[in-house]
Amino acid sequence: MNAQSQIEILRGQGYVVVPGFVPALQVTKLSVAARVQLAAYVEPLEFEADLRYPGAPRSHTDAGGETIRRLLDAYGRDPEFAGIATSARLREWMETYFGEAVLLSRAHHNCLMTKHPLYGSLTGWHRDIRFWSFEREDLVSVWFALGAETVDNGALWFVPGSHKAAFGADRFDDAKFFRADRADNAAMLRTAESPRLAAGDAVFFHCNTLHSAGKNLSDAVKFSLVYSYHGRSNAATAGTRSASKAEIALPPRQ
Ligand SMILES: O=C(O)CCC(=O)C(=O)O
Repeated sequence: MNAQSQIEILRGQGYVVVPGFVPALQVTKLSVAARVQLAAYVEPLEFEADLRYPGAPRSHTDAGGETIRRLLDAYGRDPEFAGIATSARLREWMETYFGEAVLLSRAHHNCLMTKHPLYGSLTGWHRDIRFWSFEREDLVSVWFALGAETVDNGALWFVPGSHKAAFGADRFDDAKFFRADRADNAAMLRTAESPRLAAGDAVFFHCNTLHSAGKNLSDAVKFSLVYSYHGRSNAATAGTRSASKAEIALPPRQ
């Protein structure tokens, strides 16, 4: 399936899985870099205790509180991570989607996401746009699986078509999570799907697509790389977190 067909699926259902997007050798290099980065414990890091998600340790001193959840600024950490974020294939994909030159945000996602056994907590239903601020709600993230991702090790779940829904503020809680306790929301959530991913697969998803992820019930750490992009004409709002870091312009197609 070509990029145009993949983009049509993204536009229709709010996400699309592209099997084998990352070549095997590159996956190996990224996996090695990911393990080196995790072992090196280099800031900026986000810990399970920082999240306040259901089931996460409540403080840094609680058991598992200093389990790493995100190694932030993936782009700046390792040339392999920068390379995949700005690769020609990814740039072309994003340019085809946005129809213009594309910027990589360093303020949103831009992380190596780890989910650990035992303390890797679940993420409730949400739209990524909840804490982002741009002229238009039109950004796309790409999630690269560096190993298998299944329901058992905390894979993503998506609600097909949810990126097109207009929800009132009452459908979300104070932390802007989609309220699973409401009957109307619960009916939507019953349609959710969790695509199985293999190492090297990519999932592209819209910033308004409802998604969540489970706990890691396996005995191995799950590693994923996540980046977010927007078209040049869709500027981050000055003074917000979205505008807090210089973005990376992906060189336009020659
Ligand atoms: O791996 C997870 O728990 C999901 C993370 C997520 O949905 C997010 O960071 O927006």
